[in-house]
Amino acid sequence: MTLYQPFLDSAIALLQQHLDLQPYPIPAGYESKSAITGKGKHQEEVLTTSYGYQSDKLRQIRAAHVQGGGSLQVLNFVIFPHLNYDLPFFGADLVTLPGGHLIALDMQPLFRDDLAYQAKYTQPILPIFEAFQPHLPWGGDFPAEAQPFFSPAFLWTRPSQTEVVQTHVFEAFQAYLQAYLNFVEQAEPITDPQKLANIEQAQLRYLRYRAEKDPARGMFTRFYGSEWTEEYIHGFLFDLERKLAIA
Ligand code: DBV
Repeated sequence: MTLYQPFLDSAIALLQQHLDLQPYPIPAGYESKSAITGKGKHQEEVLTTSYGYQSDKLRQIRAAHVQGGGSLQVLNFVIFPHLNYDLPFFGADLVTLPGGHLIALDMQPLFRDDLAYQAKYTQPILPIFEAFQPHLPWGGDFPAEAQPFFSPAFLWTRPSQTEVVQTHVFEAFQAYLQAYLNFVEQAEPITDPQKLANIEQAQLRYLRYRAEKDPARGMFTRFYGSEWTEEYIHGFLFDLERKLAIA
């Protein structure tokens, strides 16, 4: 059992409890990919597995799970709502590298500076954020250009102990996902054309940023080559533009 497997299992169980989950198609050849890295006795298999679901309000619920031994574990888990809801994105980036753990957990807002939006989708999360903050202190530097995509309840931390990941981070992950599912349950479709246009713009802004700046691009390219990596990023991980183009 690797570090982030319980996160993935608990997330899928929680989603199944609350939503009418349907599969989301994963492009052929991208469900599972493996490569051997390192030399001699340092050889290690790096296995990347993908998971995709959808529901009536959620366009794509997807996870990428990278398992490459004790010093390489990643779970990147993102929920993209349908474009006729003003729901935030659920974003979790759980990363273990030789340098340590890096945890990013947030409900990423469509409209960061809109006070009514904050009241609706950030205020209710702040008590959860504040409960975990003492155990999961601010992780320091992160790209300034990423700032507009995070809420004031952004949990960003670099725990030095794996046990902290297994306890506090695990609980925080479940609490954020549960709170997200409460938002989903309450969400009503948007019909106002101006609001719909704003949502689409905000979704595209987020998506383009994530596809362009994907911090895993270098890692995936080293393991699996650039052709596989670009197709994985644009055809599965961040696929909204492709889906709009063929709609
Ligand atoms: N990040 C992804 C996907 C990954 C992934 C799809 C499947 O978006 C992994 C894999 N994230 C991943 C890896 C690293 C990070 C780092 C492997 C380490 C990269 C390295 O050090 O080589 C949040 N993730 C990060 C960082 C941040 C995030 C801020 C540090 C990057 C840096 O310092 O440059 N989540 C990430 C992010 C957004 C988000 C940038 C932007 C909106 O939601």
